[in-house]
Amino acid sequence: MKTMTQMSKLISLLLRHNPGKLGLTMDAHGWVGAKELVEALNGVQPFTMADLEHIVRTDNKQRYSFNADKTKIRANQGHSIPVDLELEPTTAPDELWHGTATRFTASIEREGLLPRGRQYVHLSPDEETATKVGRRHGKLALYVVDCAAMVADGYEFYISQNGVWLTNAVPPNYLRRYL
Ligand code: HQG
Repeated sequence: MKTMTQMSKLISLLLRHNPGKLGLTMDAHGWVGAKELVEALNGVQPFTMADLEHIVRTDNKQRYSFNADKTKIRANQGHSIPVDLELEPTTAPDELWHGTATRFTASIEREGLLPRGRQYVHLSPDEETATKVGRRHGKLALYVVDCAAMVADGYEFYISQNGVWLTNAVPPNYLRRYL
């Protein structure tokens, strides 16, 4: 029997990377039918709409959103498949943070931050959040991103429904190693 956390990880996989794994279809905006998702998960183990609502409500990073009438659900960020989340370019703070692992720093300082497997580069609003993100990958390295200079040079930033800053790429000249 999977725990609720394991079910949430499965939901992340389905809504960010591979809806087809359980035969689901996703629209161009990243939405999957909520009933269809519940039915697919119920095929793994007993799972109800109330379970899905509980996961969405209590998720520690607010990773998922329902549409207004709760007929559809999507991930707020983190996709590897291209989806149009209908995010408007948003005024970024002068600086944002990026947490990563020391084994990536040589490459990052050469190429800048690239989205790698995902649709966007993910940036954090503060040092604490970036620290958590970076530690997932190994020995922590932190960068401060000079968003003010990037905005002046025409780069665009977006903020996801759950407060993660997104941009297409960050060239190395806008990065300052902090740790
Ligand atoms: C690194 C989590 C070498 C980058 C978090 C990162 C976030 C490079 C890794 C969300 C590079 C990609 C995303 C380059 C970037 N050379 N390495 N040129 N450019 N990298 O997991 O930002 O818990 O795809 O530094 O909270 O760590 O999943 O991105 O280390 O919001 O919901 O390539 O995932 O949310 O790793 O995390 P990821 P991320 P969840």
